[in-house]
Amino acid sequence: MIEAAVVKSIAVELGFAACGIAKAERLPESEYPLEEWLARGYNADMQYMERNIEMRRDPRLLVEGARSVISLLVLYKSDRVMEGRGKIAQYAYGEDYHERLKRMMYSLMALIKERYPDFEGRPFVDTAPISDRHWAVRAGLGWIGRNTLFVHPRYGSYCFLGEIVTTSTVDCYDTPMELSVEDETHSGLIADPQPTTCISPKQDSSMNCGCGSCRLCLDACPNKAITIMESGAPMLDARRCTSYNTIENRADRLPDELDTRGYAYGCDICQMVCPYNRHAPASFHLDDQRKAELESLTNSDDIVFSGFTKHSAMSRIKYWQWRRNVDICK
Ligand code: B12
Ligand code: SF4
Ligand code: SF4
Repeated sequence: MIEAAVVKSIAVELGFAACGIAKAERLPESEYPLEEWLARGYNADMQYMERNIEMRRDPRLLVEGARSVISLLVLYKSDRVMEGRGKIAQYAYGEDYHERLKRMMYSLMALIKERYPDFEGRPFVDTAPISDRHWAVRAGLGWIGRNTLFVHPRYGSYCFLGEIVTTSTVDCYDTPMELSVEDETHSGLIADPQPTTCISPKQDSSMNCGCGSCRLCLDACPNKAITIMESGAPMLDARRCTSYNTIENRADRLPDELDTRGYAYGCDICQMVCPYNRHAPASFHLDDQRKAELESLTNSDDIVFSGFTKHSAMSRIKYWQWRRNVDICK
């Protein structure tokens, strides 16, 4: 058995913004309505989301003998942003987050093992069949907002999520955050309780969510890509979303009706309007040189583009996709 407090304090020393630990269990359909999302065709051409459905629900099928999920947050809000045509979403300004989180998680696992030699675990970030957001919720770190992203009450949604699935048990498990609707600052969890527009005295869905009556992200999306289900849960139709179209869509031509608002890689609009993000601290410094490099990509050739994006999240797309995206930027 490992001690939660020890793991969390090592995680924070290593630079993780937050760490929570949940029991490894199956996520029920009511909490993770993946089949409904797929049935509606909301996954567009992301066929990988149709595979390993049961594994996506149950981390014990991903890691044999899994008992616990250690959920970890790394922040990426930038102190300034690109403007105009050919914008790149903030999460891709710096080093590829897959590489960064994996490196940090391996360091964490090594330090846990020093203290608990029986400890075994596997780190995951983004690409494995496991829902990063739901485990962050289960580990008591925040909730899933109406923009469908994980929101931390202090750090907002500009955070990467990763998890270590381990066969070890933990002395004390976290549970989903209790969000009191009577207390506008959610039991004092919000350091700066300014996002008052966002908090209503009544929660309007059965979900454990800190969004209150706020709809800023839904209204701001230029493509109306997010729908609120009868249950109150948000669902994103990837076919309409700029992020999907500029990153995952492999078609020669993007939908004519897509309104990218100048984004050529990813999209931050439903995050920029979120009060929790406006008040979150910046953790990435976009210096003049990096900003100029990012901005000059609109005029780059194949060799420059591939070299620049090699260790960036942008390596997910090929040069021809980049050109296609820049060309349709409105
Ligand atoms: C597929 C995918 C995408 C797709 C689809 C996005 C989506 N919302 O599903 C596309 C390509 C569009 C995409 C875009 C982006 N993505 Co993405 N993506 C993923 C991936 C691989 C899987 C997500 C998934 O399972 N979707 C399935 C369906 C079922 O989810 P859904 O429609 O949103 O359904 C919701 C409801 O079911 C709701 N719900 C219903 N009932 C209930 C009940 C309860 C109690 C609760 C809690 C919830 C709930 O919960 C679901 C989640 O919101 C994850 C990594 C991972 N392995 O988890 C990253 C991930 C979600 N993406 C991430 C990021 C950063 C982005 C972008 C911000 C990048 C950008 N700037 O362009 C955008 C954001 C767009 C948006 N508003 O979501 C981060 C999000 C971090 C965070 N704070 O949440 C993740 C977690 C990667 C990571 N490890 O950091 N992404
Ligand atoms: S990422 Fe952009 S297009 Fe996608 S849901 Fe958010 S605002 Fe809409
Ligand atoms: S903008 Fe409002 S509704 Fe959307 S995620 Fe943020 S708090 Fe929730």
